[in-house]
Amino acid sequence: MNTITKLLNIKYPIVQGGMAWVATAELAAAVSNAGGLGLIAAGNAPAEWVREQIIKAKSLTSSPFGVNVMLLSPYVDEVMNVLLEERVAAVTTGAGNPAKYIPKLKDVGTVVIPVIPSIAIAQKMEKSGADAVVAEGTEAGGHIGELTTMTLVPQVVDAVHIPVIAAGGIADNRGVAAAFALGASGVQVGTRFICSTECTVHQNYKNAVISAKDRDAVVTGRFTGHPVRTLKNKLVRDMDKLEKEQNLEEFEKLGAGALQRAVMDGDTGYGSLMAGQSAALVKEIKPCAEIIEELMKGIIYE
Ligand code: TUI
Repeated sequence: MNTITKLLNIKYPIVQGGMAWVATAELAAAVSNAGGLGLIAAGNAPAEWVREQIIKAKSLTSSPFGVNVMLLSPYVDEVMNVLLEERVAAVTTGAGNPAKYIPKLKDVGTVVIPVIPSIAIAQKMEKSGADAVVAEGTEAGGHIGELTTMTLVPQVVDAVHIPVIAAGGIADNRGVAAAFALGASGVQVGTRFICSTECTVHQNYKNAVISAKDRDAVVTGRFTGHPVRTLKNKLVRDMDKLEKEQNLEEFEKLGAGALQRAVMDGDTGYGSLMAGQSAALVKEIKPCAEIIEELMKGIIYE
């Protein structure tokens, strides 16, 4: 037991990453059944889809699970209302400041854990009443900050009094050991769980992660203010060209619906294969329970 397992009432201090389109009720329930904290990613989905997923997850597990809220979603207010009604165990947030939602979530007993990319935002979240933070390094997949996990985590640990969960680049027990050495009380793992048996993404997406080499998880869209890490493909090549031309309109057109194309249709050419640098460490598809066993092998934590 440590601060994170106690806070979340889970067996292992492992939180699943909130991956839009990827993290459905099936994955969330599998991670929670294996002793971690599984999460349904709300992404840009309408609130009623999120409610259906919560109901499905409740039917698949009796262990605590949560929902990840992407704060740039047009449905964020409605999604938050559903979460208050369904009383999920935990909420993680990404891509913005969840401060205005924290008091109501805490009132219904939901544990709130914002994902943050910098010290200032971590401190702001602590002041706003967050129960813990996920300090996510630039090695992570999807929308990312600038700082590396190695430098961000110990600085956040020193800057706040709430528990810190490390994220970005962690896909095996060496990464977990490193996170604890940096002072983290838990880890958030995303990319590794894409290649789980229970994850419902298209097989082509899983194969792309398995095939990824060290330099394949690249960043596009720095010029938009929302840099995103994905696996290199034709989409990335075309986006880089538009970025050089500073063509924001065409860039956004190309990106619209691209994550859905990768996850649902298995389009590895023009789909957005969001994944972290740890993709290169992922070698095989396994059940979530075995992934968690592998992550925790030899890990001693207080
Ligand atoms: O949010 C993520 N990862 C994501 S979100 C996403 S969907 C998306 N797609 C394209 C563009 C934008 C979003 C895919 N992957 N990780 C957590 C994260 N949060 N990374 C960075 C942040 C963040 C940024 C600013 C958190 C707080 C924040 O605060 C700003 C403020 O106003 O204080």
